[in-house]
Amino acid sequence: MNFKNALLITYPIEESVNEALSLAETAGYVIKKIVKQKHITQSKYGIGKGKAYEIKDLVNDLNIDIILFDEVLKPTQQYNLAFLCKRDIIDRERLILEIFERRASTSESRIQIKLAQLRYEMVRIKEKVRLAKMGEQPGFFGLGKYDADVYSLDLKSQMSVLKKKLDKEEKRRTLYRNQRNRMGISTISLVGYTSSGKTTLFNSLTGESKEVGKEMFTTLSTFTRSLYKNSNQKLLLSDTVGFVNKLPAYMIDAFKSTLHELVFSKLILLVIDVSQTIKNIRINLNSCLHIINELQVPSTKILYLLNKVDLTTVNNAYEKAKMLDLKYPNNIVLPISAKTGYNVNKILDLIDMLVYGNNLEIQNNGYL
Ligand SMILES: Nc1nc2c(ncn2[C@@H]2O[C@H](COP(=O)(O)OP(=O)(O)OP(=O)(O)O)[C@@H](O)[C@H]2O)c(=O)[nH]1
Ligand SMILES: [Mg+2]
Repeated sequence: MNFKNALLITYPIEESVNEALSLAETAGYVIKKIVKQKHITQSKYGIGKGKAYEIKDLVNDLNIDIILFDEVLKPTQQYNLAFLCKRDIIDRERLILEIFERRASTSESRIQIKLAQLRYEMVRIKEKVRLAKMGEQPGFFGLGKYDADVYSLDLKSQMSVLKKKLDKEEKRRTLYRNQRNRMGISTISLVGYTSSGKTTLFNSLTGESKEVGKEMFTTLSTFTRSLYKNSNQKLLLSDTVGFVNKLPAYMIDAFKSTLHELVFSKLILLVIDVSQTIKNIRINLNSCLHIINELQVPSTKILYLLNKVDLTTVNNAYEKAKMLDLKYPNNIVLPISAKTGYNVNKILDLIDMLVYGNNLEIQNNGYL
């Protein structure tokens, strides 16, 4: 555990504050002070100059060890703010990387995280070299120009070793997949925002007892099991890593080998936490769809599951689905509760229909 006293800089929006607090807590920081700012992507310090100087005083007065910045900062901004406040700055990307590092339990996820960390460094080293070349910040973070170049080469060689290891994993996966294909076994995958309830549903559909939790990113490795089903055909269900807003492209890239499985899934069960505000759902859903789109998975493969309906009402869930214009496939969305088991059996019927084309009576009200 870190147990470092932190000051958090985030947006003055309830959802942003809550999510940032959740991330900070999951990473093990104790938030002593929250500074809310409308604009945190400004040029020199991320925040305005006046605010930056205020924070400089705050961190001394409140014995703050570290500053958490709920945005992705450019290296120069990070450097400027760190230099002014004499504290290390953890931006949103680094915070997520820290959480992933703590949670990675399989060798593959550890390699993926390491690769993402090196990429984070790599992106920054270029800027550091640039700063050093301009002579603006000699020895920036203890790295002179020469050191930075060597460092950069070193990062590249470490990355290529890790990529080779991941390639091996990918080959192993492809082998398994081909085997399954030959045996006529299809896979469906659970995806969704972190903490939407994927693993709770996975456990309920497979009889597993995988770890679920309030914290973000409880699941980091894809896990596959046979699905309990009514019909005889064997079907596998995969639980996957949760998505989060502003996940950098290189991180998705690092997880590509595990997420790649989605491309070969017959059906994607997209789990939405329908108990959240419509604004929040919209933002989170867009992040999920963006990533699914990056992986070139056709949106027609998605079945939307409105989870945690026990915390709201079925009507409210349908209303939200209409506002979000969720249509695929065949206008079906299903309110469920992975926790109480509400409508979980219906998921199995829908899977039968959507994967095997077995008929199912659909009420003609636009939604099932
Ligand atoms: N009330 C209610 N809570 C739920 C439901 N489904 C899941 N939860 C809770 O939501 C939290 C997150 O559940 P998980 O199953 O770990 O969510 P996840 O999507 O696998 O999360 P990550 O692995 O972290 O991405 C846990 O505290 C669950 O108990 C539900 O239908 N109703
Ligand atoms: Mg999970």
